[in-house]
Amino acid sequence: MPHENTITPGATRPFSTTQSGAPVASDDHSQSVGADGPIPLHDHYLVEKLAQFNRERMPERVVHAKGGGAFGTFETTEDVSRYTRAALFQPGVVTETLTRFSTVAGEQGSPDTWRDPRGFALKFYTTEGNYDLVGNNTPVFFIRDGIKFPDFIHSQKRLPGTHLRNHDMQWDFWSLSPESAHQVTWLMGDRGLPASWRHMDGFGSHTYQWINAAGERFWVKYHFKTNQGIKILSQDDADRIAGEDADFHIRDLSSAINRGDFPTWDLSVQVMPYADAAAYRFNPFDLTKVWPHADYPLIPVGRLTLNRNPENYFSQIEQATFAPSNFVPGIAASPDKMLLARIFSYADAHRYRVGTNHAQLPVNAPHAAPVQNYSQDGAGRFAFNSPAIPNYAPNSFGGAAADPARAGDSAGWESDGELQRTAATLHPEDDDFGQAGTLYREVLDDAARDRLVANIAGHVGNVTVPEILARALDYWSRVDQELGARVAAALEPVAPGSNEDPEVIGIPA
Ligand code: HDE
Repeated sequence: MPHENTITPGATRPFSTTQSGAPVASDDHSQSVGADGPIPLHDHYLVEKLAQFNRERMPERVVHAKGGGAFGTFETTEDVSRYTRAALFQPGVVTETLTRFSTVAGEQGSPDTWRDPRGFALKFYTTEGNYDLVGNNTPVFFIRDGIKFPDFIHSQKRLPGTHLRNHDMQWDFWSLSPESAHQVTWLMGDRGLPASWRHMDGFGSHTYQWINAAGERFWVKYHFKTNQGIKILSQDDADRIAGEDADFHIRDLSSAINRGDFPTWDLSVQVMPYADAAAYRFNPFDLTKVWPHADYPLIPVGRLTLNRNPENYFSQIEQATFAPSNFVPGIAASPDKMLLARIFSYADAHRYRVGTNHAQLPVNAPHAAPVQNYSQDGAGRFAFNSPAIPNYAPNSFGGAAADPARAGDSAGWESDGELQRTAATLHPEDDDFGQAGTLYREVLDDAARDRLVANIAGHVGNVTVPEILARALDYWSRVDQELGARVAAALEPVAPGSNEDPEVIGIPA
């Protein structure tokens, strides 16, 4: 909303102050000796304004830097208490939420309409503490082991030398990491260019664990189906909009909420009985795979509604910290190596990017649960315990004590075997290309397949290294023979690398 003129004619205008509240004499003139003389260092308001200005930026997110979001609510409309004791998923419970959408590779200021997965990060301010579900608009991911994540992101962002993005890097990494095939098929397809954040689905992607009040454990996958319908952009439209309005998706969401057109998503979960995992046909914790709905159908849970724009983007969106480690009782991790790596990484990123006490900021603090522990001090801390409470446990002065029954830390799973580094293939269908081929042959319709071929060819056509191009074509043939042949045919007239690449685009005469 543009600035509203809150000053009624004749009313007294508020007076300007320093950061410490002292009234100031001018926002137009620095102090000087005589009208044109030197400026004294002790013009501390001038110094304060310039020093504050120099410190307005904080490190952007190293991935998912460009994004936007809104507050809202989640209402549990169904009874899934047989699967989880989590308070927010009990029938009829309404929980305040914050949702942030984002692209992955683009820096702050990059276009919202670049081809990319979209972040779909949720913070539920529940009565048992904040629960963060940090997903994407695709149900799978490029890799299945977090140790490859920095390398993957390096290959998708900028060459260290030229600071330019480079198709050779992208396809070199992807074609040498066959586990990426399923997600790259999603990425090169329609879901890589959502028309808006309102018109795309969201997924938790990982397999998580739900634990019910009796302590029984289940494996679950989250699906947020948009009620606005799926809408996509063509590559041409996305490229045009990128040039016209880099903030196209931020603007769309903000305008929709301002006009009362609140977007909603219906949450369903797939539930796998705990004991099914070991004998399932593929590793159910492999993030590059989906669970066929025929095996585990969708079970409705409730509705997410976004109905309140942030008042201040920096304080409420830029400083928002979402962490897969923010579980609540009744919800826990699974043996998904990617999830386990993320459980370390996000809180570490927040301590670096926002600060030690990031969880005390209003947008990150729990809104419906107390914080009761003995952590103290650290830069930026402003909430603290009463001096009557000791700063250690155990203690005999009534300070907080851990309560295993309340925490429900029973969640876990059996595990054994030698310490090793391996890409286990312990299940009959643990492969890299099967589900990507199924997506191409059985999920996409003809028009979507045509668009996929064109998008892949348009992207692979920028590869300049023949060996990488050959490997990329082989990669697509391993997804599906027909798809591979169609991509190769679409490239036929184009010699490797002859598509204009950022490094060689000539400035029009
Ligand atoms: Fe992220 N990811 N990620 N990621 N991710 C971050 O945390 C990371 C992965 C996702 O709106 C970072 O606060 C690792 C999968 C979203 O604030 C960082 C691995 C999925 C957001 C990080 C992954 C995601 C992030 C960067 C491999 C979907 C934005 C700044 C193990 C299921 C959240 C930050 C927001 C952000 C680490 C892979 C989604 C660096 C190590 C898989 C939506 O910590």
